[in-house]
Order: sequence, then structure tokens, then C-alpha cells
Amino acid sequence: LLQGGMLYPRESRSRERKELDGLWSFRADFSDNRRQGFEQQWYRAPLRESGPTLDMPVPSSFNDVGQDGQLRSFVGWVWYEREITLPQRWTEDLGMRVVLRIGSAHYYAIVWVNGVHVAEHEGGHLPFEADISKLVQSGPLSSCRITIAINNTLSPHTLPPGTILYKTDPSMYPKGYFVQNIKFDFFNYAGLHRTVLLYTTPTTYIDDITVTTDMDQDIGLVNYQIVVQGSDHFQLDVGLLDEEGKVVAKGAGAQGQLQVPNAHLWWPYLMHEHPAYLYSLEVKLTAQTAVGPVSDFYTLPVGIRTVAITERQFLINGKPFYFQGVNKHEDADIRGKGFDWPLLVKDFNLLRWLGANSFRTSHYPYAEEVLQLCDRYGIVVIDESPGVGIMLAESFSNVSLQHHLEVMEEMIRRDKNHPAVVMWSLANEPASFLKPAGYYFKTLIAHTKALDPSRPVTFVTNTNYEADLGAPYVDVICVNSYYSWYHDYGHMEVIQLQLATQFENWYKAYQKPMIQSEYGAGTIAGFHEDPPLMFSEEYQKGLLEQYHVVLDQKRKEYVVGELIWNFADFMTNQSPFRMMGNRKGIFTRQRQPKSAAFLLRERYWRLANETR
Ligand code: BDP
Repeated sequence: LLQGGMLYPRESRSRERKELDGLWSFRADFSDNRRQGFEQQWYRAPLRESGPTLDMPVPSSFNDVGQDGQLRSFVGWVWYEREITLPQRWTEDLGMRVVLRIGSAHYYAIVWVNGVHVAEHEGGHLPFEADISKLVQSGPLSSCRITIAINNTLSPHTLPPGTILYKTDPSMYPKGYFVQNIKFDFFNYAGLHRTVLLYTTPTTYIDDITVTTDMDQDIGLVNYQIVVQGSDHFQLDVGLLDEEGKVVAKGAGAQGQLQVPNAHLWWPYLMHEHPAYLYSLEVKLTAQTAVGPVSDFYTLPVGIRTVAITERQFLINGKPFYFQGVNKHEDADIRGKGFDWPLLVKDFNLLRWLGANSFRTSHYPYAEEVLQLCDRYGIVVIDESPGVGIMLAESFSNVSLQHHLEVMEEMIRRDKNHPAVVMWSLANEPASFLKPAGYYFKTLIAHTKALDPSRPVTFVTNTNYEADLGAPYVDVICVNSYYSWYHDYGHMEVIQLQLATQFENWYKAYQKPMIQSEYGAGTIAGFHEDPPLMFSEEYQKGLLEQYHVVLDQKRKEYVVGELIWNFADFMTNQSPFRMMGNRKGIFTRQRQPKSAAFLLRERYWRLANETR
């Protein structure tokens, strides 16, 4: 199991933070073996001394900010560097711990501080940290040089998986020609996608907090567990504050249960007049250490809610919840997968305009700031791992499984305390009909449940119900289907029949609640054809309407949700099947509505009013 916690860096009386967003120096290693940076040790001296560098914004993907086609499709190591000046007390106060945190570096990253190796991390969608106190406190220097080498090469064992294909026929391909082959349908953007920051804690500090909640009549139960590092002799005091700042419960010690009479529950919005109620868990640590008494403070938002499933229902706080939502991507013009506040706020405003109460983080864990807004707005999340495109037999091997188990550990460590997260999704459309898939998903699901017994677990399938070897182990059956899109092109009259058959077959086989986790149609905004033709706005609307007829029948039985594919158009690899990316958005990539968005808006608000 993982060492250490991954609490979101928050300022407090004992903690400071310094964001390192902005322009970094950047250099892609275009050498044949892509290893010149290591051979010449680019981390030893300022990067600009190694050769020409570019200005690169962070956070952002590096691919789309330049005018260089080769950089856009670059595969291999790129180098980022930033020099910063630290406040004097950070470098002089030996009771202070200075931590470097990288929100996301896609895909493999190596980090040096002042030329000293401090961290390595695999996986592009989860944060990692390095304690750099010793380095910055070792001498009279107040500046510090952070170098991050990032490799976006995917292998059958990475998540998501990929392969490199070398083309060696000299009559057809220039020397050194290769392509990265991927089995997932979005562009493999790379770089420093999320905030890079430094934060401080005392050397004896609150390392991790785990909160689960429950209800006993109208008493809210908040179970907490706190991990402290740096000393064995400490005292912990916790207080739970309501939204007015009033202390409603108190406790002491590293674990315990707080009881909140007449608790305000965390409700999804649309389900309650006061949704998304958040308490604050204030944790205070006091310790006697060699350098004297130390205090550390950390405040965690807490939503009191329960999640449960029956054979036909998904229950939040004991009430049936229907996922009327979307699938998203972290994707936009220019910044690619780079985190962007205006984009984030726009997307949430669109979700609420639409009446969407939920989304799936297809196909990887999103930035923590996204989940924080979901907590605050009452938007329910199916939190998906980067297990997308698991199709090769090799990707079901023990090496791959081991990595996937670790990714779940990292993901749950990061996201476990979000009330908005109600289910884990382990994968999207894996080849779950392959023999080893049974053992793979059985093991992965058992591990996930052991790490977090409080949430249901699923993976999203497009395998036939009789052939799926992973489905026996999931709590909710999530099925993607593209009737009259990838089959029976142009024939919307097959949808009702095929969709009803899909639901009935699955339900008969498993008696588990079901979610239509994807459906949709490619649509170029502004293309109109009546009678509807594929790629016109009318076709997208027509297809949705056919799905909705069946969803309206089955949601009265055991279907507990529908998530449109996709919230917005997004970038993919170039292919004759994709026209400047995937066009199944109900919004364009620039977040303007297609006709289908209005259709869905009417539907979602109607459903909301029905269930209120
Ligand atoms: C599904 C995938 C999704 C694709 C979508 C599509 O889960 O990632 O983008 O189909 O083809 O198979 O549009």
C-alpha cells in the first residue's frame, strides 16, 4: 500500500502555499533516441544552457500552443524548468516542511530540485509530491531550480495503454518513422496539466484524514481517521462546524465518530432546496518536538450523505437517485488538457443550465478543483480511473493489473473524502470478453472495495452481456451503446428495439441497476438536414429522442441513469472517422450549444421537476 496521504494543499494558520503556475522553460528532446537530455544531464544546469528553449505555460498541454506540427505530435521526453525564489523563513525555519506538489504530469515524470533527483511518478492524472525541505534548507541559497522531465510514451502496461509502431520499410517511410498507437478516442495531450505548487507544513503534521459518513435516524455520523507524521507524541482535536461556523460536534484522538443531531445532509442539487450542505472538519494537531511545541491545522469540507444500491435503485440518503448527466473530457482549444478556471466555471454553468445532476470523469480522474466544485454545487460524480482502451491481452497481464491496483490506491487516496463522488469506475470499454478479464476485474474490484467499502464499484462495458467476464463483480451495470451510429447507419428506427433488448438482456442476467453510460451521435454544429442525415443537428436530436423513449420506460424499472456522450466536442487523433476531433458533443468545443443541448435541457428539467 501507498505511503503517506495526499491531502489537498490548503492554507491554514500553520500552512502556506505558493503556486508555480505561469511560464516555464521548455525543451522537447528531438534526438533520435530521445535520451540526449539524460546523456547531457539537462537537470544539472539551467535548461537554457543545454540549447534553445521555449516559453511554455503551466498548466497546459504543450501540444497546441505552438506553431510546430512536430511538437504537436511529439512522443518522448520533454523538459520543463522553473527557477523560483523562496521566502527566507522557508529556507531557515527547520521546523518547517517544504513540499513540492505536481498536480498532473502526463505520463511519466522525473523531478529534480537544484539538480538533485527528488521524485518519479507514473500516471498522468493523479498528483505526486516530494519533500524538498532538506534541499532548500541546506545552505544559504534562497533560489531553487525545479526541473521536470516528462515522457508521454504509452505501453501495453500503462494506463491508458498504447503501443509504439515502428515502420521500417525504406521505400515507404523516412528513417526513424514511428507512430503511437492508442485504443482510446481522445488526443494523448501531454505536459504539466495541473497546478504545480509548493506548500509548507510543520515537520510534525497532519498527513492524512479519512472521513466516511452515515445516518442514524436524523443523527449524522461522521467517522474520521487521522494520520500524523513526524512524532508519536501528539494530541489531536477535531471540531465539526456548520455553514454558519458554529461548532456542532467535537472529538479528540486519531479516530472517532462525531454525532450531529438534526444533521443537514449533502443532497445532489435538484433533489433538495438546500443541496450540497458542507460542514467543515477542523483538525488541530499539537505535539512536543525537539524544536519545541508545534501545531498544525487542516480543515476538510465534509458532506454527510449515504450511498447504497438495491437490485433496481441507486440511493442517495435513502432516496432513489437518477443520473441525468453527461460524460466529459478535460479538453479545450489551445490548452488541451490544461486546467483552466474560466473553462471550469463555464462548464459548471452549462451543466446547471442543462439541468444535469451528474457526470462521469470519462476517462481518467479530473483535477481536484473539479471535484471540489461538485461538492459545493451538489453535482454527483462517477469517478473513473484512466483504465481506458484495455484491449490487448498484454494489458490484462499481472504487470498491468499490479499497476491498475496502485492507480486505484492513488485515486482513492486523493478522492475518498468528496461527498460528490458516489461510485468508482475502474475502466471504460475494456476487452472484458477476453479470458484473463475475469480474474483481472475480480481482483481489481475486490481491492477497490477493500480500500473503500463505502462506495459502489463499476466499470463501463460495451461487451455483450453473455460474454462479459467482469460484469459479475460490479455493483451497477454501465453500458455504452451507439445504435444507429456505429451500426445500422442512418436507421433510427432500430433504436427502440435494440435498446430495449439491451436493457432486458442485461437485467435478466444480473438483476443489478443499470446506467446508459454513453450514447450519442456525431454532429457538426450548423449542419442541418431534414429529413435527418448523420452529422446534422437534426440527426443528433432524433437519435437522442429515440433513446429517451426507451429510457423513460426503463427508468421506471431498473435503469438508474443516462449520461450523454459527450458534453462537448473534443480532440482526438487524426483519422478518417474523426473530423477535427470527436463531434458528439451537445456543445461545441467552444461550449456553444447544438440543437440537441436544448432538447436535453428540456428533458432534464422535466425529469427534475417530476422527481422533486
Ligand atoms: C466509446 C468510447 C468513447 C468514444 C465514443 C465514440 O467510450 O471514448 O469517444 O465511443 O466513439 O466507445 O464517440
